[in-house]
Amino acid sequence: EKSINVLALDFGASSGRAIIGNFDGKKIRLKEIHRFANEPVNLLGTMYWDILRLFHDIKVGLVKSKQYGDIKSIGIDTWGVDFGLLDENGKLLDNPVHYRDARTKGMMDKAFDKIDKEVFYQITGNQFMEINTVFQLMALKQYRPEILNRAETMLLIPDLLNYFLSGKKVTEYTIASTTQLLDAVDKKWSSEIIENLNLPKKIFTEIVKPGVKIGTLKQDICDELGLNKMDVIAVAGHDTQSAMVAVPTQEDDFIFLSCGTWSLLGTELDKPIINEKSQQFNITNEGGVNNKTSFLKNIIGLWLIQESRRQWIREGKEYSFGELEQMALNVGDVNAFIDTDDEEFIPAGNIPQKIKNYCEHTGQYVPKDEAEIVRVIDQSLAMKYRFALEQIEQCTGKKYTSINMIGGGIQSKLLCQLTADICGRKVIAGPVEATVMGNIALQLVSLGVITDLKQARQIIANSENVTVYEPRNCEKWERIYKKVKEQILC
Ligand code: LFR
Repeated sequence: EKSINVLALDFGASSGRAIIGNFDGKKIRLKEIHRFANEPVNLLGTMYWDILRLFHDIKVGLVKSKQYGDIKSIGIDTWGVDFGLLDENGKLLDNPVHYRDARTKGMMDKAFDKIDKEVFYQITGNQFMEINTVFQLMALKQYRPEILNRAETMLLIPDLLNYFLSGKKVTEYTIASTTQLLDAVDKKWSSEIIENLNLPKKIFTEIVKPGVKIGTLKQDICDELGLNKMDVIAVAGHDTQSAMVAVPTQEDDFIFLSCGTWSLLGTELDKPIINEKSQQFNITNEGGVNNKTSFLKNIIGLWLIQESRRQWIREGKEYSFGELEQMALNVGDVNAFIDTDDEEFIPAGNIPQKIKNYCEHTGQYVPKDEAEIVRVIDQSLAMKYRFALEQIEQCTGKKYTSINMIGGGIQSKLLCQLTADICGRKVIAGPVEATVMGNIALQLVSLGVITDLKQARQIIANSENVTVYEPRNCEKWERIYKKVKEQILC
């Protein structure tokens, strides 16, 4: 059988990559051709994504892809919730703002004045988080109404990049489901939410399913870069959902834990669960591929380590992630835990100091150096995973025996082992490049060379090795978990 090449662009909150996927009918092989930093820029009191640089990096990836022969298509996935606004001429009105920007402070309560919180959750089935698109739009309305008034179109980041490449303005369903503006059941923009919050209805574009070919590379880009036309395919624009495609399981009921800047822990369902309990636990229903729903908790994730590392660099101490991991391994267990999702940890800043303060305020041992801080983060994340897992189980009424960990974070063996130990479940770790794998698999399904999601998962399972971590020291961790749950996580 002839082999086929597609190009995946995967943008995470701290880095991006361009990877060629080669499929020979049996296995998908990945070839990373371009890796780049994604560094937000603070300017005049606002935190922005450097969207032009990111688009430039797509171009660099496209140029580098030329030496690998014919590339059939390109697919883009990114983090959720953020967007760009276009004017009536299709020009970008402002530079897209980062979800960690402080402009959304207080917007949630403002929204609840206009829509009852219960009703809001009933409709969207989404976890309330200040970062959500809906609260960003409310902030824009308050602080920069002139921009919102001029806007003809809102495009979420993957859709915006697809538009830059193809000229087509559409919204892909999985990324739309991170906005908290969708009706979770009919999978359309919720006019009830939009009208009650007085947001401009016209900016929301047609919603397309993941896997749809939305166009081809624009002629001017082909000319500029010396490229042949290729298809632009809307994969699961939401990175988390592209990653879901790559969970190497054939089971219908499984727990996934996608580990990157964020940790997303949940399960896949045929339809959303929206009830009192899921609202109380603030569990989100996000749209997945094949009409599936991801029922999951957003957990702050490796952001805590990434941002701590940046702080230490600011202090003149530059450690690689590998070095930090080794230091935390050597130091052994530390008797201190944080609620990783405490609000104070969300914005950029001096995370190590915040962790120390947190431990002090809660009357715990205060971690004294880098090694102990990283250890506290890893242990606390694993505690949070267990907490979220139990909430998911309470809502689905199922008991899960293992956890499929995927994404870059699984390069930390310590985090994988602690997750197994503290959750008391077997951890199956892999693939590291789950998001890219899923992105590529969806392009291959769209091109008709892979039949469906189930076959895609099988092919990915055949293409990648997984590492299994058996739980250890369960009784000890059980004891500690009970205490942490009562005192820290409630
Ligand atoms: C992970 C992710 C999460 C989303 C967060 C913010 O990269 O996409 O799913 O909640 O980023 O957008």
